[in-house]
Amino acid sequence: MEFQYRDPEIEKMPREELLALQLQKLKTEIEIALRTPFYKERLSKAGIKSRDDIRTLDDLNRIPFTTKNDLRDGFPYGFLAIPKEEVVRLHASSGTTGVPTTIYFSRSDLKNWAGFMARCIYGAGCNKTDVFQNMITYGLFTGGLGFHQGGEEVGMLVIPAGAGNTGRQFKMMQDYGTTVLHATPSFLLHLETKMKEAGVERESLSIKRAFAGAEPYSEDTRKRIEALLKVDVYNSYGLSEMNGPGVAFECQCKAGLHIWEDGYMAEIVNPDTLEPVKDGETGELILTILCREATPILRYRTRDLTSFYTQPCECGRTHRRLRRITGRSDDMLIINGVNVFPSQIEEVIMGMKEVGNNYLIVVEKDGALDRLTVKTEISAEIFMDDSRPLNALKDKIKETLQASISINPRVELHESGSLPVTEGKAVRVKDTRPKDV
Ligand code: DLL
Repeated sequence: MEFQYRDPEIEKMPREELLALQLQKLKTEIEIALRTPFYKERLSKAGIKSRDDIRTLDDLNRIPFTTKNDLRDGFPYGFLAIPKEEVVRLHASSGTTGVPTTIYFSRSDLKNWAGFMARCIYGAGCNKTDVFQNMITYGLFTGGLGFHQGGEEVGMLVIPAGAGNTGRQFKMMQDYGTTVLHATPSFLLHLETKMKEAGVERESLSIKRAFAGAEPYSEDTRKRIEALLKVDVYNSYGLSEMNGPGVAFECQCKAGLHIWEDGYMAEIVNPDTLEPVKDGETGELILTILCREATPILRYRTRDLTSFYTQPCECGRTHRRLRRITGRSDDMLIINGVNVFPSQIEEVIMGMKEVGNNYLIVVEKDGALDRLTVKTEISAEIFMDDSRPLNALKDKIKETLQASISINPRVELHESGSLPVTEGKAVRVKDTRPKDV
């Protein structure tokens, strides 16, 4: 395979040089962080008063972790390191508590972010001849503008389509000859479900590639999208606190996500003890941004669960690869005492070809016990009025799930396209159990 690199000297930099570059950038980021009220106090308590207090990369361990709550407590300007008049944009994510996590960008921060995004997009095989339909939410969410700027930086023709409205999306694909898509994996599946309904022939479209991210999905889901839409799907990972998309991305080998280590320092720790896990083991990803002057964030607890590949990638990039994120340390469900991650359920059902493109996990109280119901759509090829294959499918899902998660779930089958679809990230779990106070 011919690989293409946007910044070959950095992407293939020998590891020793890359680590030396990280150390220089970390020192600078510490200097920046010391200008914020929050880190001035935090870092001084840890004995770090200037960039010179960081001598080796191991000194990272002396820096306390930063959590989402810290960012909320610092709202609105506690993490700002430059004068407000130097800030040119903000992005924010609203959480359940209502206090948004707000990230500010200087002009050079935006340029750096676009550079990382362009590196991802170009590395997945795109170039200036592509027409890129960006079918994700614009606005405060980073997915829209992040990919938009990256696409422009590569020189693609970018269509700021935004999320939703499948009919209009198909029309744009046909009118402008779209070759590359970006959406959440759940929206890509929804698009396929709606394609037949809209009477759109795949042959009338020129799409070749799709970027899918912003929410967890399994390898089976990737394969399903690739088979149904006949596109190459690339996984893309990021979070608002670290700019947004562009943190880690799959190259053409599609075997793990390269994390751009000249922009981000990555550690993986045990989420309970916060001690580093052994190389290759799963744990919580901790990120430190090395490329931002407006909002420095050090050792951020992402809550995302992943592990490093220990072998180098065939593409020749030296930046380490993360495994597909399987979920978050805080999305684990405890059902009658048994721990279950939604991703385990997705893995089982999306591997079955009789299952359709959408599903919902419902957890409720049934007397003193918890009850798990898995609602899945059936594939458009199966008829709802023929009960024999339906009952057989139900039993098959039940048995396979039970073998995988040790819980006997109720299974409900629904017609293709009938379960609710959200415009942003998919809501896969509805847990109606009363919360312990
Ligand atoms: O979702 C940024 C983004 C936009 C990434 C577009 C990729 C594409 P937040 O809204 O702050 O930012 O949500 C970040 O989403 O901590 C993960 O839990 C989850 N997430 C993002 N990408 C993936 C992925 C954007 N590829 C949170 N696989 C993260 C699994 C993902 N989870």
